[in-house]
Amino acid sequence: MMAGKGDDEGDSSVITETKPKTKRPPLYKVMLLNDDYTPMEFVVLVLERFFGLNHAQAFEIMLTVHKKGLAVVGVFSHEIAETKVAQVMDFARRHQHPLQCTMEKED
Ligand code: TYC
Repeated sequence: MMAGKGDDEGDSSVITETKPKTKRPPLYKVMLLNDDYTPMEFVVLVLERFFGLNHAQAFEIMLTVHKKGLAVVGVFSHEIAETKVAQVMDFARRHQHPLQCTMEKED
């Protein structure tokens, strides 16, 4: 019988590194989607009212959505993001505008 290296001698190529994990809560992007019917001034008002933007910032983001189809309007914790989306969707519905607001987990 040949003398051989058994399976019980350990394998120095197997490295088990443990990342020091500090748990941060995931963040969520809140996005506004373009449509053909919601008035531009209404979108600006939404951005001022629910996202605390000044008029110039709100107008700029509105234009980005209008031109590109969508834009991230803010990044929040899950609970705050859900609240923002609900506030925007409710406000748009009450004014009978088809404006859509969604959230997506940040990578
Ligand atoms: N496209 C709309 C218009 O021309 C304006 C608009 C901008 C609508 C942004 C939605 O999220 C939006 N009246």
